[in-house]
Amino acid sequence: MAFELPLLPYGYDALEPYIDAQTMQIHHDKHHAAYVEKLNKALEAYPDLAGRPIEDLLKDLESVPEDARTAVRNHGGGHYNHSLFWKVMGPKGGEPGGELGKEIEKVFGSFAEFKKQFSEAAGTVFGSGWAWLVKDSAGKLAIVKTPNQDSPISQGQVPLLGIDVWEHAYYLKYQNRRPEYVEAWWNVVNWEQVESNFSA
Ligand code: MN3
Repeated sequence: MAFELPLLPYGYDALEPYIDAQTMQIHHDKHHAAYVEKLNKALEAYPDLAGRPIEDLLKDLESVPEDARTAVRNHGGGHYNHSLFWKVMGPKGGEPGGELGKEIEKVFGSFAEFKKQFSEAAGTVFGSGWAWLVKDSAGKLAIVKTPNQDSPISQGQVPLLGIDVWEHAYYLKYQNRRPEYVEAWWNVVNWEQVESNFSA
């Protein structure tokens, strides 16, 4: 058993002009692929762990032997986070509806206010990391940030939506202008997937 790079659920150019095809290709085929490869390498000596879902390992990092734990946290986190990232994006964009739409209004006041707070979080991640909309352990919506490839799933939270703010996610098109990338990214959020993550 080994972890596998999932297929991108759309073409490299599907998120143009907001996210360029070259960035998508390198991000998926090189960066994500490297996380999978290094995760598999780290678990070569632990075939029983390599057969478990990555969610299980990240939810309980303490159960991973110490000599593989950092690799699972970093590369396993990278694999899990990116697998979610590809799915919560799509060419359609729009706004959240259904129960999630209502809950966002209830917790943040409005979708616009949620967007503002989430964008602020994404803009203020120091260095490489992620901003997330999660369901916290009490089931309440919250915006959180994680450094590196740490995943909210390791903190008892359920990640619903995440934005990768590592420079590799935007540098070719936006260079140092992370806020422009974040603003453009809202056009490619796949809210149907985020809603389904919320109701799961
Ligand atoms: Mn990335």
